[in-house]
Amino acid sequence: WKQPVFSALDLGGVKVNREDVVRDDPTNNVPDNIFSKLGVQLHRRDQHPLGILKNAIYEYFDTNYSNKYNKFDDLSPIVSVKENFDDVLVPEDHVSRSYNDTYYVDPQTVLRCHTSAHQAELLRSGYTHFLVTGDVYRRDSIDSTHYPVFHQMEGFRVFAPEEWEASELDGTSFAAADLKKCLEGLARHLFGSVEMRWVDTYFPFTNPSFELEIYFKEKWLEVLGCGVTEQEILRKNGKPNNVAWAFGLGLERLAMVLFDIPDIRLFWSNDERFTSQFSEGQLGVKFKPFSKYPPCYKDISFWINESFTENNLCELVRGIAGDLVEEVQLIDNFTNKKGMTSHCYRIAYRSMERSLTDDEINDLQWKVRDQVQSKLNVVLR
Ligand code: FA5
Ligand code: MG
Repeated sequence: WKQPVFSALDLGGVKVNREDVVRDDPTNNVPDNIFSKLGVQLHRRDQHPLGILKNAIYEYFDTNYSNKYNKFDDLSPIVSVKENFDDVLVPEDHVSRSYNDTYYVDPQTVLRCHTSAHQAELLRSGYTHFLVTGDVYRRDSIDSTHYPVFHQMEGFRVFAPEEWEASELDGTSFAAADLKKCLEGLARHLFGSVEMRWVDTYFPFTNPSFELEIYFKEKWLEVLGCGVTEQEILRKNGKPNNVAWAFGLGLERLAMVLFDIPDIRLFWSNDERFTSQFSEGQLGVKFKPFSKYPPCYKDISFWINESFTENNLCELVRGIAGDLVEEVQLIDNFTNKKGMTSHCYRIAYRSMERSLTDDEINDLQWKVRDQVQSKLNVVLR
């Protein structure tokens, strides 16, 4: 017995299979504040920094690759476990599959945690050059560059044997070189000059795999993952004799660099002082922060148990404080002689829009203390 709940929601044209969405499944771990983001589709607003960025990336691909790339930006974020994980070769025991990292609607259905969930299906449909933009969902930590709902753009390109055979290189090296050239060109198109570096990494679906980092606010910021597609994915989806590359861009991260946006929560702001600073097609603008309101720090210490995770804590805090929480940071961690482990977290509360009152913050912190005990079953110190 399943109760569909999407019927009352305005999904703004997103193609979701309403019948498949249940919220009363006992395994469902999607909280209301996440559920309410479904269908918002910030990336389809031409005046929003994410929409402006998406269009600028489209422009790069259209001009340099004569409109060859097929573009998708309204595929449903509700996908099967098979699409999100199996089809891109994520091992059975990979952490990303856990309920601690991913939002499950039911045991077979998740809120996609990356746009790579659409690779296999589009390949099978015969697409060889495509861009997929969409909202993605992850249980994650809380700070200025992490948010549980963010946006990615997937790029995918298939090469025919003639293309690398004409070069001196083998298929994999050819694709890797083309990929880096393409993404470096994109970075120049967006930023002009910017300090960046390639880092070797691992993804189950590509080999070799790379990340691109950009120097932003005195730190290296990871903006994308990419690599040469595993042959098995091509083989299983009708392209056994080809090679391909793929990338997944973090759109918020790129937009933060591009528009000088200091905090990822701002993307969700309806404050006119934010929204009015951006307009369609305008890439050059730098965000002028409205006066910065003071942060307030509150510490909380407790003895953890085996089931404690930082993602659970972050979700609990986000559930109470919403976008008033700026950062949750582990500041102390020790184990006593009896083997009990204590964590102390510092929670930074700050509104992007106004000054918070002491009463308001104390009220939030009391709720956090209360729920940390009752829901996470830890012992406050
Ligand atoms: C992936 O999601 C891969 N699917 C990318 C990929 C595609 C690799 C195709 C190879 C081939 P990763 O988990 O690193 O990789 O996320 C990609 C980007 O999303 C990151 O580089 C970062 O820019 C952004 N990102 C990740 N987590 C968050 C978050 N919580 N908030 C905001 N942006 C995030
Ligand atoms: Mg990464």
